[in-house]
Amino acid sequence: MNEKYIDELLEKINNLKAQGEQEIEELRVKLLGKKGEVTHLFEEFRTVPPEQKKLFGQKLNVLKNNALAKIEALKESLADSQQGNAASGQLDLTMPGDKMELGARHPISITREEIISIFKKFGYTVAEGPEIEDDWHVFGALNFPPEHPARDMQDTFFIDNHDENKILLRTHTSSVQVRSMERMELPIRVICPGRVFRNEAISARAHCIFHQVEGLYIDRNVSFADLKQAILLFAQEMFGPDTKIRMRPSYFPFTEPSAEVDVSCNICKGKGCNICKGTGWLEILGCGMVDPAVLEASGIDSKEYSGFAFGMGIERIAMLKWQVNDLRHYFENDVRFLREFETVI
Ligand code: 2NL
Repeated sequence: MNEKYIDELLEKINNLKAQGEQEIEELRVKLLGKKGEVTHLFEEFRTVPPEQKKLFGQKLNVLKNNALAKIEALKESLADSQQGNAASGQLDLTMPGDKMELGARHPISITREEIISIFKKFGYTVAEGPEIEDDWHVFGALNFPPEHPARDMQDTFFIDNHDENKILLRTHTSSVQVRSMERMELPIRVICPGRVFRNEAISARAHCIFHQVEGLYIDRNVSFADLKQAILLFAQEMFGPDTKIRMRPSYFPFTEPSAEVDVSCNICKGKGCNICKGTGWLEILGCGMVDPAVLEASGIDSKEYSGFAFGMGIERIAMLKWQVNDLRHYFENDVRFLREFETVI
């Protein structure tokens, strides 16, 4: 009895292939029949010296079980392929399948999800709302004076401009936050991602459809320091732990005071390059303390509660993250652009 011979036979059995019923039967006889190779080994086993019986006994059992299992497997796959042929004519089920083309996630989706997941960690929940809105939720409740230019046909797409309460495409997702203030119990911590529309000529830096994420936090004793810390933590999660922020005074009708926020350019590490136009800083968002008139418009007592809000363009954040130099790439769906994000999870 030879150990190597048994091992080789085992390997041969495991690799066996057979086409038809007859071939399988021939294989069975050759291995397990009265004069088969495996049967013969079992006969030889009687002459094995007692001290080797354990080793060879085990090996022969493995061999026999494998041979039986292999014959069964061959019979089963034959039956399967016959069934397939009967059901579908001359289908060859052993043919390789069609290649599945995998797409890539769009950079706007990747960026939106990243922003949302950061604020979720801070305890914010996501709120969504309609893209077709009324004048009150887009302008009125947000302290836009009647003569504000955003209310003009030049800046906003109107669907119905005749009624008291006009119907239009939202120009920011603040409308969703107004709806949250109207409905939700205090304190409120929401993040509102969504598509917004502005009547603008399309260029490398502007588009009539784009995406925003706005955030709102309202509670007792919310201060500008809370706003600054929230924005700093967000910027460091998004752009790296060494990121610095700076705030510049600004103006929005719905916040007072208001600020624009820049992050340190992590391409040149603040030294100045063509991405940050030599300044070392990149603008990422606008923010401020919610104007008391805005709180009151949604039925929140501004003597008891205060809050902060911020808004950012997803296209802009994604441009900074991947150095996209033209906004139009996002909307053209040129696969050469989209494929660049195949490896980004
Ligand atoms: C920007 C600036 C901003 C807000 C959005 C907001 C919403 C409510 C109340 C007060 Cl309900 N404010 N949103 C505040 C400051 C800035 O966006 O540059 N966005 C792209």
